[in-house]
Amino acid sequence: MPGSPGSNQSISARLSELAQHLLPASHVAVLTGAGISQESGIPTFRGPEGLWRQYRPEELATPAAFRQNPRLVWEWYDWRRCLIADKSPNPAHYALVALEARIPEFTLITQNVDGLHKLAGSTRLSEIHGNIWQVRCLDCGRVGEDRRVPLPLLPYCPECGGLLRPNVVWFGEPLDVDILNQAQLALQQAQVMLVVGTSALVQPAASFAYWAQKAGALIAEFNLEPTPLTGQVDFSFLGMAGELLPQLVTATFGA
Ligand code: BJW
Ligand code: ZN
Repeated sequence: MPGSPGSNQSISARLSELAQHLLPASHVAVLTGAGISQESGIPTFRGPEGLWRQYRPEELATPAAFRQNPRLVWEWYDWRRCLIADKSPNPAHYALVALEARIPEFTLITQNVDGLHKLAGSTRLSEIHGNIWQVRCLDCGRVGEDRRVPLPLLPYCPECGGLLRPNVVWFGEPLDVDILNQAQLALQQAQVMLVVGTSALVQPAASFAYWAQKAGALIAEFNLEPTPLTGQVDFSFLGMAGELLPQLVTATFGA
């Protein structure tokens, strides 16, 4: 494959080649994961700093874990909220804002709950795993923003006194059907799809690139390391998203 890391072309030559596809594209979809916020100082899930105490995300991000020990799960979320609260978007987030401004039909699908894409200025945005700054009442279902850090543990609903949970999607829970349909449409229509900073291990997002590819999109991946997608994509760039994405914007639209 011409754009694969195994080819002898330099990164800038391969970025220029991708830019030739991106420039005329009217429909572009982007999927981001925790890796895009790593350069903002937010640990990824499956990286060395992703562990909290001795727990893996698969043990805490589940409805069963919350039912069994809501305080433990809230302590994890409170730790993450405190960590995210003073973090800012990085050049990779801003590069996607620049792409949105130039591409007529641009859709950014993020698995991240940190809110940094919104903070950077992205508007054509689907937060498919929810948002860590929102809470949802287990009794009345009310969803609200709550930016207190730290939170009182446990937090309760101001309307009905029910227990609140983070308004995020846990393992075993379905994604919001409207959000998923919107994402699916964008993936079907995309001429180019960029996949940035995700290990591509968690479904259904891990299948999005295949859905877009099947519908005819050219796929470009940006990651520090190979993933299950790497061998299947048209372009694979191994490196920091905060360096590569701004270079791609410049290669496509100029400085
Ligand atoms: C850099 C970088 C830099 C670092 N630059 N790169 C089919 C097959 C098998 C299993 C399933 C299946 N379908 C469903 C499942 C089960 C499950 C699943 O996928 N399990 C797998 C573990 C196998 N999926 C689900 O349960 C989903 N629900 C579902 O499918 O429902 C169906 C249903 C229908 C009807 C009724 C009921 C159910 C829901 C999944 C929800 C995932 N939730 C989480 C937590 C969200 C809230 C929170 O944040 O706390 O989402 S888990 C966690 O993983 C989080 C992330 O969004 C998600 C993905 O992680 P991500 O973003 O890829 O991060 P990392 O850390 O894994 O990777 C970072 C990458 O960045 C690395 O590759 C680095 O190299 C790279 N990187 N620095 C570029 N500077
Ligand atoms: Zn309530």
